[in-house]
Amino acid sequence: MSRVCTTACPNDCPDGCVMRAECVAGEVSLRPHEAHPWTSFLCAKGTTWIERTLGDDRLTAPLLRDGAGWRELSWRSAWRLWADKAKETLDRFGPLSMMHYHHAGSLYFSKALLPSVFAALGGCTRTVGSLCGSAGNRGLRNCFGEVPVQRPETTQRFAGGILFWGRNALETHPHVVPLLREIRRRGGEIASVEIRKSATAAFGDRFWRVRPGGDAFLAAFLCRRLVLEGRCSPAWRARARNSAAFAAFLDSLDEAMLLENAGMPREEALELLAWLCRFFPVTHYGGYGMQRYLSGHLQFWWIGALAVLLGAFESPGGGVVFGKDESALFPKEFLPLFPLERRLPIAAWFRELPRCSPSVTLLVVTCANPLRQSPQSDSLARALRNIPFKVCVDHVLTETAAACDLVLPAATFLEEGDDWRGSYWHNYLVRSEQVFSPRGQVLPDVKIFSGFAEALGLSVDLEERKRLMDARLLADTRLECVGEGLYRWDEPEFWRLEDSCASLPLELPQSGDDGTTLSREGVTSSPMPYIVSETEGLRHVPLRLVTVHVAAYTNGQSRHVRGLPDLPECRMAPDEARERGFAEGECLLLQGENGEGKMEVHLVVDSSLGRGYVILPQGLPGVNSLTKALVSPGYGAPYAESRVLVTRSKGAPARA
Ligand SMILES: Nc1nc2c(c(=O)[nH]1)N[C@H]1C(S)=C(S)[C@@H](COP(=O)(O)OP(=O)(O)OC[C@H]3O[C@@H](n4cnc5c(=O)[nH]c(N)nc54)[C@H](O)[C@@H]3O)O[C@H]1N2
Ligand SMILES: Nc1nc2c(c(=O)[nH]1)N[C@H]1C(S)=C(S)[C@@H](COP(=O)(O)OP(=O)(O)OC[C@H]3O[C@@H](n4cnc5c(=O)[nH]c(N)nc54)[C@H](O)[C@@H]3O)O[C@H]1N2
Ligand SMILES: [Mo]
Repeated sequence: MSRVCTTACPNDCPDGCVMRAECVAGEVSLRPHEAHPWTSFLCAKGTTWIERTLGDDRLTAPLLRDGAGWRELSWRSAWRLWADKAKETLDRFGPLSMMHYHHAGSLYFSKALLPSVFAALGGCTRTVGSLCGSAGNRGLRNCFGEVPVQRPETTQRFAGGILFWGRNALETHPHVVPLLREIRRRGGEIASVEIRKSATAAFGDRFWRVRPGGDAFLAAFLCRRLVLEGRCSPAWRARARNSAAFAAFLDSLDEAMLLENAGMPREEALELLAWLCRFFPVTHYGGYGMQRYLSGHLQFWWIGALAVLLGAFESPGGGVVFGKDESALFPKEFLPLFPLERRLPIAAWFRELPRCSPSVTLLVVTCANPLRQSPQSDSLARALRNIPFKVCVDHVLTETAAACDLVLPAATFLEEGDDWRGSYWHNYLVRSEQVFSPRGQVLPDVKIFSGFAEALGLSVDLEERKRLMDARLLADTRLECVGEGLYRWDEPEFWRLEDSCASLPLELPQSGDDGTTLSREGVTSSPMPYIVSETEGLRHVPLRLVTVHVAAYTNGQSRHVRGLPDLPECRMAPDEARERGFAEGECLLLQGENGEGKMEVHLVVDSSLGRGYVILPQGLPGVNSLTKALVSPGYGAPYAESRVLVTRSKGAPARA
């Protein structure tokens, strides 16, 4: 007997792959959903969820820290203990002494119901911002009042070219590749503005190298030339609220200064300008890497301005694409309302803890592994030790789970079902079905939180809320069923709406602020990217550390990936390596400039890089011991403001 059901990869990835699970004689396999036009193949990160669900490393029972080890306990005892700790915390210090930390482990809608239990308890402390795209989103909101949407159908049909501003789509968004080929087939071109020749830059027809954090300056140069040469779209002034002030600001800028900060020779920048005009309309595809700077919001604000001057409002396919709200159709009435709430910036919340009153005495972590993925992870680990009771809900014993007191085993999406997810790229939603019966004692997150509520004597039934949410979505007339469990919606496109307009930037990244103070919402001044002068090619001069996402795994979920190199590869420009006396394949030691963190790496000399920075894959153990916990406007995480000292490692041998 075989059974086929619909499901979707839960990963935080724009592609949001829609899958069909076929169960034949107890064996399950995953394949792409036949009715979904954008995800017609699956990558290993989706299909390994079978292996991950069945893996030996799965947590299958609640665990309580017992000295140096762990002791299994029943759900009833686990919920009792958790509830007792919560009661004690509430009675002594009030709701704000409970903290819920949630991040990007699963994009399924039901996860948004979890904080309802804290809301029913009077509130809690939560994080604000994300480790992901909140700086870029801030820049886009400054520019457009919202994060603008351009559907992939529009890009495919109308774009004459695609410019990736540091988006490494070939590794991090592979399902866009057929669309790129389609644009090429129509005579269009694909290009990248990058700090290195990424897989995407190598795939493209053109590649222009920019200095890390230099995109805002480059975009400003291009805007200035467009206005001076009278090559702007005729309607841009009608769409920009502050066109006169913007034109005056451009007029005041020094082109040599802009190009120096962009790190691009004038001829190359003019070549890019000519390319933009030739392949009009060009879709500006922004990346996450280029907004991981203290000036990350300005990077996007200026790219937005460039798109407006080039005619994004008049010509379909000329807009800016970044992410978009994958939960736009989540029924808002199910969002919890917090009577009391304290929000700490996600990138540096641990630094705020000593100043917090009331202090945090109970921490609950869901869908996240901050001890691997958050910046300055050694300091974070120390701060966690000072929180008296910590609960982590996950599938496996991650670094974060191992640092907690109570670890609760969560079902994977394959064991859960009747849930929904959207995508931050395409306009389809999926209603998932259960594929496996849950392993051991694992429970879906909603059930785990309902049990906690019940032990507290609260009547917050999240499973019931999830059923109501499901019914509401099934009845949503905006959703058109286009295949089993697959729904399409006519998502409005910002660029086509009559009243859409823009506020163009009147500032550039500035020098001065070292970013160690927390920036507040609305603060827009930010430092200029640090520039290493050509004469400082010495070993005690730290290098900027830029960490990048890779094809093999999503975020910190790399433990099940086979064939990763024994030491991570660290890329450096040839001049930098030569002047420092390092050779290809050599084992180097990276040390965090702030005195924290150490990591051994193998050197790869990469002639596509510029001076002053090194590139390391993100998501491996130890990488974030090297990064600095800073907060960028929009409550983003400017990982790329971190610097490392690089020396020859005395330990490991060079690679053969
Ligand atoms: N396979 C895979 N797919 C993923 C993920 C994953 O880990 N693995 N993660 C998912 C998630 S959560 C996210 S947020 C996205 C990330 O998706 P991407 O934005 O594609 O990934 P990043 O590696 O953060 O950044 C992309 C590129 O930005 C470049 N870059 C860095 N600084 C600058 C700069 O100042 N200017 C310019 N022009 N370029 C710069 C880097 O060299 C890098 O190649 O991918 C999602 N998809
Ligand atoms: N240095 C550096 N650090 C980075 C980045 C970078 O570029 N450089 N990128 C940043 C970005 S873009 C992001 S989005 C963050 C990601 O940061 P996190 O969201 O903390 O990332 P993950 O490592 O994917 O951790 C998610 C955890 O959720 C668990 N999980 C998955 N599904 C479920 C579920 O249904 N229920 C429960 N309870 N758990 C589940 C997984 O097992 C995993 O342990 O990392 C950031 N960290
Ligand atoms: Mo992300």
